[in-house]
Amino acid sequence: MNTFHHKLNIILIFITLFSSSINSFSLPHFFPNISSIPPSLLPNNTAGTWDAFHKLSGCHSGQHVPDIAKLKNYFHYFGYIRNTTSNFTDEFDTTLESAVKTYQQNFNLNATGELDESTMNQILKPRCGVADIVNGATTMNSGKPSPSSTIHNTVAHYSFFPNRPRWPARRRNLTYGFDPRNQLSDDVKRVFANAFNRWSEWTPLTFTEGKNYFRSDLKIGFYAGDHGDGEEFDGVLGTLAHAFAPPRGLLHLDSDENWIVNDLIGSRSGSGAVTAMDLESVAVHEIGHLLGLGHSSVEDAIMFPTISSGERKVELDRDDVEGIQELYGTNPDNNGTMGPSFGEREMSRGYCDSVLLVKRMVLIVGLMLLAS
Ligand SMILES: *[C@@H]1O[C@H](CO)[C@@H](O)[C@H](O)[C@H]1NC(C)=O
Ligand SMILES: *[C@@H]1O[C@H](CO)[C@@H](O)[C@H](O)[C@H]1NC(C)=O
Ligand SMILES: *[C@@H]1O[C@H](CO)[C@@H](O)[C@H](O)[C@H]1NC(C)=O
Ligand SMILES: *[C@@H]1O[C@H](CO)[C@@H](O)[C@H](O)[C@H]1NC(C)=O
Ligand SMILES: *[C@@H]1O[C@H](CO)[C@@H](O)[C@H](O)[C@H]1NC(C)=O
Ligand SMILES: *[C@@H]1O[C@H](CO)[C@@H](O)[C@H](O)[C@H]1NC(C)=O
Ligand SMILES: CC(=O)N[C@H]1CO[C@H](CO)[C@@H](O)[C@@H]1O
Ligand SMILES: [Zn+2]
Ligand SMILES: [Zn+2]
Repeated sequence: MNTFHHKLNIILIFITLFSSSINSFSLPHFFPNISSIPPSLLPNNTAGTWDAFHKLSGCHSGQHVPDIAKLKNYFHYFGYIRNTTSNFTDEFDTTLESAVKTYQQNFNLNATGELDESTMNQILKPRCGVADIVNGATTMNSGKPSPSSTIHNTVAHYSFFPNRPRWPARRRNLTYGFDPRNQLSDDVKRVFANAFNRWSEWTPLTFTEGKNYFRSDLKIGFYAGDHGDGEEFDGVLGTLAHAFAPPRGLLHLDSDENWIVNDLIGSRSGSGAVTAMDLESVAVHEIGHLLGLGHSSVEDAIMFPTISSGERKVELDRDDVEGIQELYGTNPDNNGTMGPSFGEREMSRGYCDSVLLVKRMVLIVGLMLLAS
């Protein structure tokens, strides 16, 4: 009797796992550049997951407007509104107003609490699915003491997850693997190798592709919709990817996006007409989360939560480097001092990636133990 139930349970678990993986499984699509995306995949009116929010532009406290509840869900998802037992209402209440204010602070906007145009533009941008405020602990600007009332004077903007999880000192050489079901090409894998290099360059960490996906420290996969970790993807645009804090090591990307793999133009100007997300830009950001970084309010930082369609942003900013080195220390092999000319250095660095690939031997010195 008992063993029968036991077996039944196991079978049920299998069925659940199997069916959920079928549902969430669709092969991701990759394109060499924006012009190679077929028109049938381009939304006709820049439609995206959060398109319904457009009509909320100009709304402010006290109003009752359809779809406000959806916006509250958005703010809840990214950590700005605490859990409630009941469903959200369509009333623009003080809870929403204070969420909007906090959001505006985090994104360097005027903290008016109103859904003005610049706030709306920011909200509608595709972004990382990791919350800006994790477990109610405020990170980004809103959690930082500012010396004056203007947020621009704060010094450091990078953040960590609550309790600062990081990879322990005995795990500095990390392996990564790709979900075999995605059948990724070498071109796509190379994008991730480059993205990892951008972090190993500044830290004592090394990253190598492991032979076995299941045994790798860092597991990378493309999934659609609900894929079993409670964090659904939402189709084209909206959330693009998410990753978990150490030591979970999961990096998931939305396979419904049009991913651009090797467009080397390196333009920072986003094109609003097409939806094309630069894979390496998103990968570099998510790896930051895998290593323990939270979101940053510095717009040039890799760890800034949003990125525009067509935008390529792959170089670590000084803010990212300061954040990651606070967790792991510096790369003993890297002479690179972060002088005032950091920005210029970065410009030329991008072209040396293949050279850096070879330069991977890192001597570990155990003096970065921050003993926190
Ligand atoms: C885009 O990629 C296609 C296919 O590889 C190629 O034929 C085309 O020249 C590329 N266009 C640009 C602008 O690089
Ligand atoms: C929020 O509520 C959902 C369901 O109501 C629950 O699964 C989740 O754990 C809650 N999250 C927090 C942070 O309390
Ligand atoms: C919340 O909304 C869902 C679907 O709209 C509904 O099924 C559910 O009963 C609602 N829950 C509460 C507590 O109102
Ligand atoms: C913030 O408000 C000031 C003064 O009202 C205005 O000049 C500025 O453009 C506003 N900034 C944004 C991002 O809306
Ligand atoms: C990582 O690899 C380097 C070079 O292969 C080695 O010297 C070092 O001891 C390793 N570090 C750890 C923590 O295993
Ligand atoms: C560091 O830089 C100095 C001068 O630029 C150079 O002589 C030295 O070899 C470098 N050391 C390493 C480990 O790269
Ligand atoms: C993404 C999408 O819905 N694209 C559609 C845009 O409109 C053309 C013609 O009406 C359709 O063929 C596309 O499928
Ligand atoms: Zn993120
Ligand atoms: Zn996931």
